Amino acid sequence: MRRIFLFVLLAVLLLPASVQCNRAGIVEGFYGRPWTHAERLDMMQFMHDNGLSVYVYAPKDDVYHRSRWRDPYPAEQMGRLNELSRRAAELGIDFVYAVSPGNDLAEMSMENDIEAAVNKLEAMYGIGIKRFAVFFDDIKSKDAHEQAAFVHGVDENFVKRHNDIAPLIIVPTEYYSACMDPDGYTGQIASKLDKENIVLYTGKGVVCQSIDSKDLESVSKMYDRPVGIWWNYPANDYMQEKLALGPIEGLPVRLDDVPLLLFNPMSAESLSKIAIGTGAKYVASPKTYDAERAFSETISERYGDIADEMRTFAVHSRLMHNEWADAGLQDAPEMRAHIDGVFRAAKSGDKVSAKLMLARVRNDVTDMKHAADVLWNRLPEADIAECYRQLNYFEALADADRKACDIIEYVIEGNDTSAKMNASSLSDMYNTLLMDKHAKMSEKTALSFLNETLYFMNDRGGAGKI
Ligand code: LTM
Repeated sequence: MRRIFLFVLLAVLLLPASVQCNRAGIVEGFYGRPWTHAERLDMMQFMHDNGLSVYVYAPKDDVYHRSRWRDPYPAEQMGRLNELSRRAAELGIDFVYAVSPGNDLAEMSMENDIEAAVNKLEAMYGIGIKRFAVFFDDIKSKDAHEQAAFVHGVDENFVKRHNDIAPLIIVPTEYYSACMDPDGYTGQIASKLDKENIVLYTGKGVVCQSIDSKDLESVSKMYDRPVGIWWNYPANDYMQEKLALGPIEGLPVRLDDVPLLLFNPMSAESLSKIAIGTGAKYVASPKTYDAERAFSETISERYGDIADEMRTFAVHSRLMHNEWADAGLQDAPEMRAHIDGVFRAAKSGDKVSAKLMLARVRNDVTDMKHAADVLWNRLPEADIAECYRQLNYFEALADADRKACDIIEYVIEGNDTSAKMNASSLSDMYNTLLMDKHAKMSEKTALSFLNETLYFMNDRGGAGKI
């Protein structure tokens, strides 16, 4: 029996590094207002409670992380990092400090830069941090030789001089597969980085719908090691007017070979916990993970007796879509189906079904309005502070959607005059919502319904009969 135990213990200890450090957590790696100290402590507790175990500290707008990466932190900030590192250790979380030197690396001298980085990281080691990262994302230079020389320098003069620092985590400059050039930068950096360095990538694009196992395999092949994932959901720094309140979706069903998985959140720390909470469920069981179920469960866990209202609000704010980004589940798919049902029935002249479906849309709108009322009164202050613009927008959206329902009803009943009388105010409401610079929600569902209603009227020569 003892022999078997020793054998198992030996086997576990000898597992390759990539399997041993198969961990998941978050990377505070977004642009914009970095989290406060209190928010970081709060997120760590949440991660601990939900089984996430890595916190990478890399706020783009912490000047000492990126623009002034060579400079030591002032004592006060160092004190806070010290507290974070101690709290993380108490909670069993790996606290990783990342430095992002790519913008001006080796402008003066590589030797001096390595020395500056080593001094800085030694200070972090001094406050108990045992894991480090070097990020070269979102920079102009693609000098693989220079970047690799820096990483080796930090490795030789810092990591290997201690016996308790884990291998460096690296984000290369080509960090999404659509831009990776195996004969150029990616091929060069891949061949120069030590095999034990963990490399992270974001998928086919920077913000994308999914990572399939084929893509993961092909990038791992390029790097000749299993690569880790930096997942840009619920990050919203590229479209701050929309909150990413949906679940994690689109990640591989097998995580066994992924050495590290990090979710990049929003500056809205409290509201990020919806996606991060679902991410924790995904990590716990990627094979059985169901995004919609996790979405509802996480909201129930977080919002208790106002969960239904919070779900009604959040479901309109899940899809992050612009010219280059596309991530997250569809906004309010049930309401979308009801809207489609109304227009389908109305266009085919089926008055009864059109009225039936319209009643469903009206219910959705009533739920929206009720949810806004309840959330204004009962949502915790921290959440209100993060979403008051969107909550205002949501209320206005519900009012406009109600008007759209009225207009459709007039059209169905052949009441041209009333339909026409309401059309111009609906058009104003739509334009105001469309042009809102501070909030965006449900672009393809509740917002689009307004435009679709106006088109529907025009299609019928302005409130003609169906
Ligand atoms: O994704 C990576 C590796 N880098 C940056 C992030 O810092 C940023 O938050 C996201 C989303 O805008 N995009 C990036 O390219």
